Amino acid sequence: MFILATTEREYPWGTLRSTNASKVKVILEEKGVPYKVDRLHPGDLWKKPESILEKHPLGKVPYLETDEGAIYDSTVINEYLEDRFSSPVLRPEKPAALARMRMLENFGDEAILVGDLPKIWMPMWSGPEKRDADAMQAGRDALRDRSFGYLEQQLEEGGYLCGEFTLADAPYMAMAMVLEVDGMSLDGYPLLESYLERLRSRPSYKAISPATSLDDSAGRE
Ligand SMILES: N[C@@H](CCC(=O)N[C@@H](CS)C(=O)NCC(=O)O)C(=O)O
Repeated sequence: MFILATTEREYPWGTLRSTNASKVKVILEEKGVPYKVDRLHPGDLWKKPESILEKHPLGKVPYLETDEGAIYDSTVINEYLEDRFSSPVLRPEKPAALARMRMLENFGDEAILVGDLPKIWMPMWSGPEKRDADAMQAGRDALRDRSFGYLEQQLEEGGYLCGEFTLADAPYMAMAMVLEVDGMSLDGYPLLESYLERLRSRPSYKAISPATSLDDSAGRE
């Protein structure tokens, strides 16, 4: 049984989860791989105890404990799962299509999960009275300016980023989760809005949904 190290906590306004670990969780779910969640204390991501550094040299989540050792970095883990569990196929074969899938996945990581989304998401881990509303709005503006137009161009009606659901969609599942909590407007981006709804309607989304309790999202047999 694989063990996914992550940070997740329940708050009155929903279950909050690590975005990068959510990327991995949805791929474990999509592939039907049995796993258990190991929830680390969020403070340990800053304290970086030896027990975490042994598994991830940067002391981050996610890392996945497997029968072949610990694997870290959400993109690397998802590619490992794809290599190891071939069904369903979540990656195109042809080199150019595969490169496009990886570029879109990388854009989701760099521009969104590491780039602008934390400006909205990190404050949510504290109570509303501690949040800087202007800084959060700056995060929403940056997200819209840098990413929404580009994604709108990449999408086609009714599909996923690469036609079928692939590894490229995993970071956008995490964005769908954050924006479900935040509720920011997607006016002017109809393809993106319907794409995020499509992601939220996949069964795998339940494992990262803000509406799912910790007890109901602790892994799968
Ligand atoms: N490239 C890494 C990024 C992982 C990452 O930054 N995770 C956050 C939680 S979502 C974290 O551990 N932050 C603590 C830190 O940056 O030290 C991945 O995709 O797994």
